[in-house]
Amino acid sequence: MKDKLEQIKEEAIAQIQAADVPEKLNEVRVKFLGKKGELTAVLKGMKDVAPEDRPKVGQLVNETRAAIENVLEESKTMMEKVLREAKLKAEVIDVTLPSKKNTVGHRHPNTIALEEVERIFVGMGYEVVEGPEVEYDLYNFEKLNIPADHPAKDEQDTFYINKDIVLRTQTSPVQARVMEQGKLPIRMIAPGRVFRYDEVDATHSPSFHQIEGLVIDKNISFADLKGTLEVFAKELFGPETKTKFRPHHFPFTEPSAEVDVSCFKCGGKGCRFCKGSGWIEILGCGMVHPHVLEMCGIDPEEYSGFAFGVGLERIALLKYEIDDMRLLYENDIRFLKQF
Ligand code: 2U9
Repeated sequence: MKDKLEQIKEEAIAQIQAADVPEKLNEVRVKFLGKKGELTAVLKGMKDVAPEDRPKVGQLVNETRAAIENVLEESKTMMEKVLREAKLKAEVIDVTLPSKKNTVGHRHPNTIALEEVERIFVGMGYEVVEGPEVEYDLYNFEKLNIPADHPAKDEQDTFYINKDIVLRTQTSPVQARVMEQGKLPIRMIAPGRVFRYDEVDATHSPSFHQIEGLVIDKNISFADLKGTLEVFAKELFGPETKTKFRPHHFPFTEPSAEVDVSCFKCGGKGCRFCKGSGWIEILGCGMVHPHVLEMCGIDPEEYSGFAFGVGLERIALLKYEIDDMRLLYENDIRFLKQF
């Protein structure tokens, strides 16, 4: 038995020394020490050994296993060292090569303007809500009190998917959907992309962005609307900014107004920027029409509210003094990296 074990050990060590890659070492381990290995076979044959010899034979088997494991471990360590050194030699890093330039991107002027507007309204307790760009006619027009014969509904002005579905022309349907959910009060802004059948020029694009706002609660008045938009204008264009509310008409609000801010370039004296008037138009607003409240499931006897809408591109163009809207869509890095 002793000779047999000695023979196994010598054979294992010979095969370990002949191995040139770690996989071969593993094969040797399985062949000699594995479940079906030669050493395990010896252990299984213990039943044929006289009981009084078994402890001695067991000890011999263990010593043989330990010896083989030792040599295996040493060879493995040595082999890994050699492989590591070869790899290090092969992967020499040339520290004199110029490094890859890591260019950091820029936020788009639209994004900067949007985040600024969101910051102001979130600071006043508003929620930011988004909705689908492909909308039902019902939400885009009907629930907003825009009748079938309104010019906005013309195929010349709106992109129709079919007779019931459009590319939204405003973000108001997001508010109509929130109103329908019936959780009151509401204090929200709805920013997003809108679509209109327009030719591209310096001030028009078939796809642009709006931010609309909506507040619905008990006892909301035009005074709340004025106060809110005054705060907004001062935050956005500076604390000296004055606001002017001019009567206007929108189907979804009554009364309605357009809002001008005093020119932040000349302070209202009149300059090239404000075309000599001292005022710049920035948004539209009004008290939500009682019929709109009703169609969206809110009782106009109990609740009232105000809404406003502002073009995001208009804000970006004004704030960064860009004179052509097309620059915002061309993705020219030389333009974008200025902001
Ligand atoms: C609901 C009820 C009323 C949203 C409003 C405006 C006035 C407005 C324009 C600004 C420039 C669109 O981007 S623009 O061309 N918007 O003047 N928008 S009030 O009124 C709403 C919205 C939702 C349920």
